[in-house]
Amino acid sequence: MIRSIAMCCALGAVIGASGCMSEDVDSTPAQGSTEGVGEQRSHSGTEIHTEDNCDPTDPAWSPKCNTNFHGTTSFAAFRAELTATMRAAAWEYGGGQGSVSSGQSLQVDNKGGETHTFTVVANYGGGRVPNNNAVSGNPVPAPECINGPTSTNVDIASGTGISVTTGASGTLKPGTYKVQCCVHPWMRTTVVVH
Ligand SMILES: [Cu+2]
Repeated sequence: MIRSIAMCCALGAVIGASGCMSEDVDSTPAQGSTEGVGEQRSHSGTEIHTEDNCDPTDPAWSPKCNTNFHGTTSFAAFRAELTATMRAAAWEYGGGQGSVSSGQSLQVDNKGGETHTFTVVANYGGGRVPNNNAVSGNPVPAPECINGPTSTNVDIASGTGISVTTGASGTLKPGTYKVQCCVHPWMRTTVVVH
C-alpha cells in the first residue's frame, strides 16, 4: 500500500493529477493542534530522519498514514496548525543538520507515518502538493520537486530509509546542500559533505 502511495505521488508530480493532493485539499477547521512525538537525535550527523505525527486511526488520513504508525495528530488538527502557523511542527527533519565526511554515507530514515522525500534543491521552494505550497507560503515549487525522481529526489515511504552515498563517485560531492520535502515544503534541513 505504501508503495502505491509513493507511485501515486510520483505520477501526480508528472501530470499534476489530483491523486496526491487530496491530503491537503480538504480543509476542515479544528481546534488546537497536537505536538509531535518525541524528538530523536541523530548519530553525529550521519543520520537524519523525516518525522510526522499522523494518526492512522483517523479515517481522514487514509490512505496516507501508515496503519502501523502510532501518531496522534488528526487530519483536522494538522490542517488547523498548518493554516494557523504555515507549518505543522511535527512534520520535520529530525536529527538536525546532516554532516558526513566525503566517502561516508548519509542515512535518511522515515520515522513518520506518511511518505516524505529527500530532495536536494538549489533553492528552497514549494513542493508538488499545491495546497501545501499555498498554505505554507511557498507558492513557487522548487523545480527539483516537480521534475521527477532522481538520485537526489527520492520518495521515502513510512518505515523505510535510504542511504545516500557521498564522495567523488557518490551521489553527493563535497559541499553544502539544501534539502527539503516535496510533500511538506516547510520540512527543510542542510547536509554538509566535508
Ligand atoms: Cu514530508
